[in-house]
Amino acid sequence: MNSKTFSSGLAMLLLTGAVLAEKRPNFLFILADDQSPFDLKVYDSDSPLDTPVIDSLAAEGLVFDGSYHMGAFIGGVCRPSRHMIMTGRTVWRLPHVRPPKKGSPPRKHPGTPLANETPVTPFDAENDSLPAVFNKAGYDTMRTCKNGNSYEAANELFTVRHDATKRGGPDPEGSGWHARQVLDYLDAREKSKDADPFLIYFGFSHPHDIRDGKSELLRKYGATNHRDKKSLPKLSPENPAPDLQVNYLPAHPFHHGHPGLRDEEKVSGVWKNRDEATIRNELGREYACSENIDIQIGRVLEKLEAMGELDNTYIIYTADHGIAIGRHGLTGKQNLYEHTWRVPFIVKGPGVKKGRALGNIYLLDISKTLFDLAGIESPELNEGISFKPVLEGKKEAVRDVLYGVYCGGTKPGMRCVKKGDWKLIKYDVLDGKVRETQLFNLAENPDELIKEHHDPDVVAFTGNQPKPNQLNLADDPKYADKLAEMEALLLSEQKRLDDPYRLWNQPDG
Ligand SMILES: [Ca+2]
Repeated sequence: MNSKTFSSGLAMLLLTGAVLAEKRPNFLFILADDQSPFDLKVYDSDSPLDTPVIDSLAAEGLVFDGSYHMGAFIGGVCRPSRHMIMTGRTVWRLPHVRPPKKGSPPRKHPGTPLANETPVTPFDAENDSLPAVFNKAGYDTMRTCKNGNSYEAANELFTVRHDATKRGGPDPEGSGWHARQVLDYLDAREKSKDADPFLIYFGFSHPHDIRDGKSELLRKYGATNHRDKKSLPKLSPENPAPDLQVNYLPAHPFHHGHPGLRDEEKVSGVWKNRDEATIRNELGREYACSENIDIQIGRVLEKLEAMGELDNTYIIYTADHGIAIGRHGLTGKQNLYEHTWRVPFIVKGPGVKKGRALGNIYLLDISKTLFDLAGIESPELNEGISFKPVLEGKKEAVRDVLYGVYCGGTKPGMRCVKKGDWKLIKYDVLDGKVRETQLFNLAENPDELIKEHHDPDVVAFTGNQPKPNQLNLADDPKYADKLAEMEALLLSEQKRLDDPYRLWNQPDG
């Protein structure tokens, strides 16, 4: 061995030693199913929902005030949302999604191409998905989540997988079951002295309906698992159910455009009812399920702490999308108001600054960011933007403009765009019968109140007297320039993101 070979060999040895000494971080990715950020005290200090574990994650980590899912082209909003999480692809470039040709038959599922159709995404998305990339990098990957409405080909790639839909109250039938899978996995790692870094995808089946809560938590939130379609739930005078939200309405002022939509008409305990008792009871059920999720996360964090892994683990808490449950007279997840388009997003981990940041992130940025934090190269076709600079406090936001879509019902559906304090929502549904435009200044009107919220009967329900300027500003001539600017911004986002549709007042794409 000459001296040059010896010294480069020594350098190599030292380098390997340095890499080994610097333990790679773990990831615990927690995903609630259907949760509005405004359910949580972190986002609405008036919320009666107790989530001490999430609150402490927020206190020790970074809370995002601008985190969104990009949208959906089917009623099952979960499905494209979860495809975006797995692949980092934007909504119209998900695997097997392409603009439908005029006259083509309706697509049953986005994961199923029509006859003779090639996917827009020109690669096997699952081979570049979150678990695939972490597997290749030498991580151990584990997943528990609900079944269905997800990206099955990617889900299969987790080396350990325990999926089942668990929407009951008692632990073996509900969120406790998902926590059990993670705890058993951690136990097994401990026994086998497994020292590889891990990615755990800790998904819940709640607070998605049916929101069957634990009896003690239902009692706490004044709710019952109401099942009788012929009666309304009885509110308990001793344990009052949660108050109606400030943006509750007994009805949305125009049709949302998806006739027969399950989440607006068929959810057990709610159906088509929008009365006070139904909505407050359902909110109580939502909160009972959400507090139980918090308890279950606490069990897993305790275990990580006992194993000495907590400080080397990034914990990401979010939901696949928000949910209305009475806000704006809607109950589902198929709208683009902030309560439903936005998601809760909290991150705690090594080097993550404490506090709040805007972020302006989509769920589709998660995979790119986790690769970045792990020092893994991201697949070329991942369209996400790493928000690691936001986590480190070096940047406030990763983008200026946000786009949202819902077109799972009649086409072209709903679109929205947000920039700074301004947000535009457009509805073009029911074959042109509904063509509506909403323009909100979210700094002055964060709850997106409209003229119906000013109705004295509604004020009597909500206890919230809106300020005179808390309105849809689209028809106010004072804001004509702002409206035109936002309309142009929406169209440019539609073009940039391959949105196959155009609205009534847009030039034909
Ligand atoms: Ca969902």
